[in-house]
Amino acid sequence: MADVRKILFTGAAGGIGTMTRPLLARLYPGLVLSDMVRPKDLLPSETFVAADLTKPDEVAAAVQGAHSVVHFGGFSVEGPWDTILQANIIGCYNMFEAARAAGVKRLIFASSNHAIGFYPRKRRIGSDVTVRPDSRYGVSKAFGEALGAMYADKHGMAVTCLRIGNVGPKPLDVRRLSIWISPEDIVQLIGIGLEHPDIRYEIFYGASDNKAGWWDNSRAEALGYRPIGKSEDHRAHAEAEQAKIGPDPVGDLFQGGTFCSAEFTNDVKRAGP
Ligand code: 15L
Repeated sequence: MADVRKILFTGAAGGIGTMTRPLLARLYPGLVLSDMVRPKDLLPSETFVAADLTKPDEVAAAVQGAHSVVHFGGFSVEGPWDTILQANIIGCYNMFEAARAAGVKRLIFASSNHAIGFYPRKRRIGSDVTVRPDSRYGVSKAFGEALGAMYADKHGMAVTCLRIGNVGPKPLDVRRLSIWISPEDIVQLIGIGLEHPDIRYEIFYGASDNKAGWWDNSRAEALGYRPIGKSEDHRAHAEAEQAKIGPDPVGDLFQGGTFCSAEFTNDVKRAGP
């Protein structure tokens, strides 16, 4: 019999949502999409429910009857505090709380490399390091990871946080050679979050098989992650794009790049672990 369990995918109209929807639709027909605005080109197998994450009743209506949630909704870059507060702090809480109340079993949360952006590029880190956010946005992602841990431990929700690097067809510059992930590989990580029987609370790095990578993703690999994308295949493109960008004396030292240098008033010697 076909699996008819409802999966809700928030942020469906956003950048990652747009790149992954066609791939997810093949694996999970019947996906329920949500966002503030209806994505263009809805497939016959997809349904859409509009929801503003800051409105608990709209979030509750969207999540009603769901077995799993892929929560990619929210504000996806640095922004003013009130924007981050509404979309990524209040909105994320509303989603976890609505999911708990609706009896959701699994939640995959789109965290970000900006939760650990102040680690130096020369340091290789695992997913167990202390968060070092590089922005208000990064702080909101660390908050989402902490919420996930609380809902996993207190309520038994199987939560997977993906510390996503940068999703796209190719790495955009030299920094992205270390953090790039292909749409196919992020779909693979989402699938592990949706299906692996051992998941209680996990943090995976959202990165492809990048020779220049900074992250130890052995836990994701232990649960079956086999990335296909290799950023090295796109090195010439990334270096050509990098040549168009000037040096960033702060951002070039740290994993979070320009998110670290923006609004920076510290001495680089005192920043980062
Ligand atoms: C992110 O978290 C953002 O959502 C994305 O737009 C990129 O800025 C990415 O990080 C990055 O670090 O490249």
